[in-house]
Amino acid sequence: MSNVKIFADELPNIPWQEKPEGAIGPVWRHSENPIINRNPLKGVARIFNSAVVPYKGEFIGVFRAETVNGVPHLYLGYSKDGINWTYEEEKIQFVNEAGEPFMPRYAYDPRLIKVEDTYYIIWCTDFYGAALGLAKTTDFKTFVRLDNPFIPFNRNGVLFPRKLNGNFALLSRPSDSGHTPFGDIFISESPDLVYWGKHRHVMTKGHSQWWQSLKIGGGAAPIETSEGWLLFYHGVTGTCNGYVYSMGAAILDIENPSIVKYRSENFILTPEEWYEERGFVANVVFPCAALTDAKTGRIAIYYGAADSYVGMAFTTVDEIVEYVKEHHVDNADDATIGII
Ligand code: BMA
Repeated sequence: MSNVKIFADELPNIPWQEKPEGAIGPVWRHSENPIINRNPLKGVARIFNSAVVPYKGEFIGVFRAETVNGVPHLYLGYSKDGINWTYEEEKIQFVNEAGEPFMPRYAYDPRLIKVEDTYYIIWCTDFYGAALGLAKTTDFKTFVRLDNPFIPFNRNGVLFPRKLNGNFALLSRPSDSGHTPFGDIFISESPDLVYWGKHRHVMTKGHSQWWQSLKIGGGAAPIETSEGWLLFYHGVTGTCNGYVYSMGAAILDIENPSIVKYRSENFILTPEEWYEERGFVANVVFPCAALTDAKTGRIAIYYGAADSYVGMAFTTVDEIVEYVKEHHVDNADDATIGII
């Protein structure tokens, strides 16, 4: 039983390993990482930055798959244990709302989030430049592509797992169409997933915390807890050898998530293992999904590693919340409603 409550379903079969003796920090890696290796299926060279949800007692995922011609697309995968995966051989074929086929020119960094009885996929799509794509499914057989929520340029769209004051709520990170050397997290609301507004600033990049001083972006869907919305996100620093992506954690106000209650001044995971330091893009840990078990407070995080692999990391809600509160740092505007 955890002290901090997670307001979500129990998940007795959550992938899990206990914290190893001598582990540093509040998050520890799966001992068999990477859980998804290179060339995972025919025509796909690498799977990374991907999203998983529990489904019918097992697990289902939407995977960022770099096809062998170098273009990323989304593939569906199935797993009994959340660790070992089988994949559909073909990319996810969407239809538009009129039922006509739709295939994004490219699709990457999916998030997969259940709101009420529907699963939503949000990804980075081509809309005259990098923008957010949105689709829904109830059965993982028909995927209906919806209108793109925002004009370009934007990435890292993360839906909240329930409506707030009757509206869908979406975190995003306005960007450019390239490798974006800037960026903060914003929140927007919509009554119908068509019309979006009430835009608010949530979190600034961490000016004095160098690991997140260049840009930040939402990661896994926020987890509802008795202390606030627990958000795992990525923070980026620039070096003379390029960007380094680490994982951070923050707690947002339940009623008004544009207010940051606490955020950790320290990263909670940073590239240290070979599969994080070496790959198509070195030095990247990029969380896109987390599983939770409300009964035990266990959390299993899926993260992309070096744009080449999928890693899994663990924590508990008690451990991470305590860590974030203990290492809280104020950043400009974080504690405000985020409108000027
Ligand atoms: C970002 C996205 C991610 C990628 C990261 C590091 O801009 O494109 O998909 O993991 O760069 O290359």
